Amino acid sequence: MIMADKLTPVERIKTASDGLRGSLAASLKDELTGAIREDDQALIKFHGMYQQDDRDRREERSEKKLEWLYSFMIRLRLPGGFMTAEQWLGMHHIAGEHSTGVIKITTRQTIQLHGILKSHIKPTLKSFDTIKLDSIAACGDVNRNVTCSANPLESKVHQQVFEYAGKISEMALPKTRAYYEIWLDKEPLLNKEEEIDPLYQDRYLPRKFKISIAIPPNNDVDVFSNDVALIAIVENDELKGFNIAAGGGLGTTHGNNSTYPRLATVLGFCDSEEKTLKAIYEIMTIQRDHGDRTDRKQARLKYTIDRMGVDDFKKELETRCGFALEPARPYEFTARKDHFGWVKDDHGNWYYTAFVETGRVTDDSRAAFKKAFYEIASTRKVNFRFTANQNIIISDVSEEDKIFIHSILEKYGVVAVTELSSAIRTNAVACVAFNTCPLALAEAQRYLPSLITKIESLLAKYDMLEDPISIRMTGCPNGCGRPTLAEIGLIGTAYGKYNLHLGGDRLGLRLNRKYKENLEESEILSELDSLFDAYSRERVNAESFGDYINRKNIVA
Ligand code: SRM
Ligand code: SF4
Repeated sequence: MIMADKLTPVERIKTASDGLRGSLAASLKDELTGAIREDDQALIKFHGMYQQDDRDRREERSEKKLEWLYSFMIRLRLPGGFMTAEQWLGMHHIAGEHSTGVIKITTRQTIQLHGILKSHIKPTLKSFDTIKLDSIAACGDVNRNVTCSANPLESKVHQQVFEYAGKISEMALPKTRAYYEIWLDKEPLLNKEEEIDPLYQDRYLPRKFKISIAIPPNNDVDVFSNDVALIAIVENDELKGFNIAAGGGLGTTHGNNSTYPRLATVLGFCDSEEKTLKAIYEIMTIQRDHGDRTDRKQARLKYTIDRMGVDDFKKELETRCGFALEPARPYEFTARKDHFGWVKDDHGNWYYTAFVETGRVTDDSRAAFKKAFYEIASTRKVNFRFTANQNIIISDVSEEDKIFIHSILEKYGVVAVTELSSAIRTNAVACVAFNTCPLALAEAQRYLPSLITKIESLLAKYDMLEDPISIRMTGCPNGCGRPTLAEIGLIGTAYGKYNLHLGGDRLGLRLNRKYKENLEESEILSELDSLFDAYSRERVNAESFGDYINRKNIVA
């Protein structure tokens, strides 16, 4: 039993919150500040929102003795990253009316809107509600957006597997009705007992929790970076069940050696929906009961599993489930990629994956993405899917509509950006970082595109421009762009400085390692120049850059 005074402050806030209500309603009404009360800042995350401020304007505001320019980021819950055309149209208008207008596709296949003022939160969420979208549990110490291999091309059972994302998301939703009461002005339940939550109880999980489903051979979701990783086992075009892995997570803290990235460990196989859902549920209850609530840096499931040991964790899981997991079934990942351009599924429908650099859907000098997607949505003949690499798929397009949809994509420059961007650019991922992320130490999405232009020049020197080397950048070691799973990872340490990580593979099965610390741009380019030179001369057959680094033991 942990003494109450050892628990982190967030634990007290959760249990005292009356089902995540806290004083959010009062905080919202306070017109003297653009912020909400401190305790409510922890609670609002469970409703899919973060309080932020414009970091570019902190100094100026402080000089003028004004409070920081507070606003909120809202993240939608979108299991498997799917949206109808109607929902896209609605979201387009909501983004224009209430946020900065940029529609941001995240690395977990959902959408974030930034810059929403406190007084706009309710109108925003009410508008989302009219198009059947919500942000419940998109953040906070609960299960987050469930991701799933994006492209239906991957498998004949894609739809069946994709539906699991929705089922898991529903199963792991908190029972509290607070969201409906606070944001949508719905009446409180007469019978509060309906809110009793056997999974989360009143303490929720010790930390965020992430679940993903991959359909081999494509590990486009980086499945092993999740707390729970499901690998669909498909034999003769039939879904047989899932291998279940647990304990993935990538966040670390500079200078804290007890934090580390970890890939999920495969525990076994479940052959039915009932067993799969039960196993996920009980992994969550073990984490609820055994996760560290005294130190948030040690609270993720990966640390719980390592403290318990994989064997004891599995035994506990099987005891709670009341059945044993079968031995894991064989599977093979041969790719981790988005299929840019058109592909056709075996029902005859077409899918166009458009490259959206760093996931920012906006109209800029290269292409009018927002206009294009709006016009396409207006046909109401397509759906939208988001990839875990921050790209967008115009999906479920019939043969007869394909030429028309293509002409819209072409007219606004989306086809040109998608087809003409280099392989390293289309493969790259950067997290949000400045100006909204409060934890950013360095730039990421605003900087990586220009760095890539310089890296492209280096690659061109060695005739490697079409080499799909994966490069990922984050503004801090939390890992939101999954940089430790890239061949080249750049992790911000201070403004303009990055640790250079090397040696990850192309499939998301091997973590990279730190090669050099605190490099400025000129140092990054000079290191990469020498490494590309050596790689171009010494690689064996089609060996990838990451595999070459690994084989040559370039990182000690
Ligand atoms: Fe993340 C915190 C953005 C995917 C690990 N992440 C944050 C916050 C909310 C900063 C904060 O706590 O105030 C960032 C908001 C920035 C902004 O202004 O929008 C943020 N994370 C993002 C997104 C938007 C990055 C992106 O550019 O796409 C991704 C949203 C995902 C979603 O839709 O749910 C995002 N974050 C990830 C991933 C990748 C993944 O899940 O596949 C990771 C690494 C995997 C993992 O969880 O281990 C990740 N984010 C973190 C962490 C470190 C957690 C840890 O265990 O140490 C934090 C900080 C924290 O939780 O304390 C964090
Ligand atoms: Fe912010 Fe760090 Fe996540 Fe980037 S990796 S979005 S800087 S928390």
